[in-house]
Amino acid sequence: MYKLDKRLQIDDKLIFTIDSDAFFASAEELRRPELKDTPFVVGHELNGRGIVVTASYKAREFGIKAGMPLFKARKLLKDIKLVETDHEWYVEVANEVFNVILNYSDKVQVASIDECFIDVTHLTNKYKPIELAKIIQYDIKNKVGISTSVGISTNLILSKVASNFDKPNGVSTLFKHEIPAKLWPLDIGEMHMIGSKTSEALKKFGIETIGDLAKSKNDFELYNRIKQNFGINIDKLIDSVNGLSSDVVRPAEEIIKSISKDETFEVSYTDVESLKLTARNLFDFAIYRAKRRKLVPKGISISIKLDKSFNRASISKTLPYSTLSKEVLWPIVDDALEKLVKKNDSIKFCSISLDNLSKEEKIYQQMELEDDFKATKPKLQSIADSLTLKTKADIFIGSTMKDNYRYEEKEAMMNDNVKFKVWEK
Ligand code: DCP
Ligand code: CA
Repeated sequence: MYKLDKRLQIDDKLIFTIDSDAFFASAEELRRPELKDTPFVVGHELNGRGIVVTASYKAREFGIKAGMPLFKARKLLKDIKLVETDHEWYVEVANEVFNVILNYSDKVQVASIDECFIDVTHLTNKYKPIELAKIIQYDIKNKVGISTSVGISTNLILSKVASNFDKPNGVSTLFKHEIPAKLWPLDIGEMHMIGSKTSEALKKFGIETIGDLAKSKNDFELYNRIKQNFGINIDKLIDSVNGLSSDVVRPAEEIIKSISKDETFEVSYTDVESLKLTARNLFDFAIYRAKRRKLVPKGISISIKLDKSFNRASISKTLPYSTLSKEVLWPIVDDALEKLVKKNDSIKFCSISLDNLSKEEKIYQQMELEDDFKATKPKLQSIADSLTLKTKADIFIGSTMKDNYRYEEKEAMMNDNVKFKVWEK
């Protein structure tokens, strides 16, 4: 449907910016319905001084705006109601909004507490862009109670600009073919990323509208003068007002702090040696999950539960470096189980948790900074672990090549002190 629109290119994406209307004020109205239809501001006041953080749309009708001192707001509306800010509540409401949005796409890039970019290209064969935006907008209103404005385009910046066209509760498009009519006539200060100082400075060069900036590229002399003044960033701006900018929505990386695997046994364990073997299986499973996500732990916890008491006993260890090495971690698990399991205990549950996880790339980059691998064994082990993840090969560290004679050599990196080998599995 979307692709049938002749004015779009075949590889054009469909990007929405979704921005909540008067967000802090709307969030307050959710839990204090009596505020609805009243002009009020959210802000702080201390010792007679105060500032408006946001104004409800009813208060905006009186000219009251974010950033305004309270005394000024009171001049515009004598009895304006002030609600103190409560960030925890706003984060809670924001998360609810983002959770609704995540039902439509995995590609959601959170830009601020009340604003995100969403790539919905995969839904273009089912819905028309405006229809889809209204469905999402209604869904948020229905499930969370917050009204939003949606900007529609093929890239992030244009969709962001469009989201401001018809606030509150608006849905607006700014496709490339609409740029000359909808974007170029606007004052240069209205452009996303152009603050009041830059817009004033640009006006000194005769650039009054966004269109003037877009066309400046064709005026060689003017272009050179503004480039000298504003540097290379001006190229990005000129490109974006001509419709050229990134269409890649980058979701924030999920932050996983720990990965665990546990098991409740059908038959309880009474001897620690058999429990150690089972714990290794749990450990392997957890390691497999960590590897899949390219995460490396810097801590490990081992927990057990006894048949009788159901009490959980656990031991947590922080490691001196991040590692996936069984050589390093197994002895810790064994040792912990020996300490946890007392004589005559019968164990009905065991859990292994890999804690304090970090991304393998980060560790690898850090290791690359070490001079010529002249590192200590733990650090080398950590390098070996990250190479294991990168090359999918088993890596052993030995002081001589003979140490690992059973394996076929694939690649070797050496320096004066150590021989560092990558072996094929
Ligand atoms: N905010 C803030 N400090 C700022 C700007 C904003 O604390 N300098 C807070 C208050 C806003 C929220 O962030 O409610 C979202 O900012 P917006 O700029 O999106 O403003 P609003 O959502 O209030 O209004 P609009 O309907 O114009 O988006
Ligand atoms: Ca907003």
